[in-house]
Amino acid sequence: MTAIDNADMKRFEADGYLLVRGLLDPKADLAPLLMEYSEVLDRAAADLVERGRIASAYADLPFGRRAARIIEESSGELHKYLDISLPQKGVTENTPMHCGPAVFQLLRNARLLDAVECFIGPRITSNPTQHTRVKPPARHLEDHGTIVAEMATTVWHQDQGTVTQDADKTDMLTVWIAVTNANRHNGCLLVAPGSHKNGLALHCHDNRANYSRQAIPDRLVGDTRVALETQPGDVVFLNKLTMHASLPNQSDDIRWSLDLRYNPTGQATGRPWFPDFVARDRAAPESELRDPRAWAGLWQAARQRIIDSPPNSFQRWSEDDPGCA
Ligand SMILES: O=C(O)CCC(=O)C(=O)O
Ligand SMILES: [Fe+2]
Repeated sequence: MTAIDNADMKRFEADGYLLVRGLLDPKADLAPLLMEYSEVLDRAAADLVERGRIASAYADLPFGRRAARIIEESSGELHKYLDISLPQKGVTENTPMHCGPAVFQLLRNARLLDAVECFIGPRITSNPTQHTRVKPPARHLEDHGTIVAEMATTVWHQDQGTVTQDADKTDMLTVWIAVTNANRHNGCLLVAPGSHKNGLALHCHDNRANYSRQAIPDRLVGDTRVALETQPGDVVFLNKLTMHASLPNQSDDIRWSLDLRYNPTGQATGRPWFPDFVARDRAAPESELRDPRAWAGLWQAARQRIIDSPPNSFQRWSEDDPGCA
């Protein structure tokens, strides 16, 4: 049984997004993730203290405030320890990432995959374009004199623009999961309904970021922009061409979400240097990856491969594109 019916699919086709409230159960589906991340934060804090990047491990603070404090003081370095992926550049043997069993169980969560199956069919590959987003309070970042732009807001973009062109025909589905509440005040998701119908838009280099990222110019985003306020366990599904962004976090706590992607098995993932795996295949269940340690091993092997031969940039638009002048 899935929580998604024909009317939902029609809405998804018309709007390019679908918000499914309560698809995941915070207790059963998200609590293991919270426990795992509390250990990840302990280890990251200890490592950052040892590396002289932060003055204290702030062990007496609750998770959200502790993460926010450490993100600020480490100028965003903490993000690497939490993310389920590796950075675009500068990967070394010591580059941290997080590929723990609770994340893997969530990637393979049956309720989630039942829903994903409605969109892309029964042969489901977990696409490695996947992130943990712990958004710290934007105000504090500015107080610290550093705007870690990626974390303060997400600029308008289409996810198809973040993968290589060999995946342009891939039926990639974005699955955004609320771990904490998200609302207009703390930086919820914004979507432009129907914006998936006109192909891939121009993206321009965004100078505010302290790393390279590209944004759709505001004039190309439709006038209708919908803020998706969500509770833990709510899930947003996005077409790969739907324009979306997120607001700055103006609260005093973190705003936490995961964004995962899936595609039909056999199609290009758009990040060939990162590992994908078969999350579900009803006809060939033996092809499914079920061992969390094997999955973590795939990412460790990918890190080594990237050190030996770094991938080319997957940014499609040149910095001097005339449309961006
Ligand atoms: O949560 C955000 O700020 C952005 C998420 C996003 O871009 C995505 O899910 O593809
Ligand atoms: Fe996105």
